Amino acid sequence: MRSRSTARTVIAAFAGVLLAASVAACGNSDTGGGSGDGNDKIVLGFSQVGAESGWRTANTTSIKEAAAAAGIELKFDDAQQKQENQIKAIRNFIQQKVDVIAFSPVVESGWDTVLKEAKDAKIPVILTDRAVDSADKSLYKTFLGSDFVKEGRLAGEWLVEQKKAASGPVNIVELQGTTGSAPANDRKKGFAEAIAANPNLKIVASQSGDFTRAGGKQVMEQFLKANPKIDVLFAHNDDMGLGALEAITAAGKTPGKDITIITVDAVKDGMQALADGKFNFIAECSPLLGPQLMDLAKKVKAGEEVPARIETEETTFTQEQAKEALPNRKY
Ligand code: GZL
Repeated sequence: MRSRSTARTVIAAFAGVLLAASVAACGNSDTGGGSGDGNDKIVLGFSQVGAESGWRTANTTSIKEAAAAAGIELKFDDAQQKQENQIKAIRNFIQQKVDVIAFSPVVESGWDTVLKEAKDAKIPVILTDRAVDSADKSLYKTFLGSDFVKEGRLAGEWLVEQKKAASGPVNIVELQGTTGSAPANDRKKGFAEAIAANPNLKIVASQSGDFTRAGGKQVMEQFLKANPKIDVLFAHNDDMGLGALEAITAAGKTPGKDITIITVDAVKDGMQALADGKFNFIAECSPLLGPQLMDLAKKVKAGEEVPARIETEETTFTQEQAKEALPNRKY
């Protein structure tokens, strides 16, 4: 008798285990998601330019923090300032069938082919920070970023005002950003248009420092050797201006006094140099694009209409304004 009742107990226990296991399996498949893993998170593939400047670091932080806050799965790639790496990353995102692709194009040209591949794969693309020169605007849903021509123009207008009483020639040297990039092309354009108002203002040398401190220092050393009289430096970002400071002081000149220095970005180190009197004026370029990017990613994933162009809000700083703003600076 004992063996028969024991057998019944074992069979009942085994059946109970089987039943529990099948309910659990059904439970999983009922939580939605084609893969059965219930994961409905938006997957965003982002190709970043690199890590060339304080601005870029702040921009990357803003994007990563905003993705986490928005519950968006971020696939992040650092292209080390090479277009071929960005194209490779975008193709990987297409293969991985991400929901949305976003990127900051290191240069303006050469994107149509890969953007057509994304369009054919029905993956929406968002441009952030920098623009592309594609004639086909259907290749991306929107461009979120600054007006770089305006930044250059504000820098030039400030200098025209500062030098309006100057009688003789005012020699300007210009540290351009990455060759072929939208911020370099546009800041140069805006600045040149603005200073045309004063014929005394002349750009005597202009060369790329690639948006890096090392590049700014190296090119400024060349400028100082080749140009006995430099009155103004216009650097397309703070980092090149900070690199140039080393060259200027090594040449026995006082930055902010012997040479007026105007930059763009307004990252913390640049604002500190401005507050310390080493820089004279900064046109702000905000890197804090993360929250807006995540909002746009959700909208384009949902098939909602978004504006073709979203311009980031920003301002300018004098030395006094930098002293006031520094304590609350986010980046
Ligand atoms: C501007 C951004 C530029 C910054 C530089 O939006 O693309 O690239 O001005 C950065 O500091 O390297």
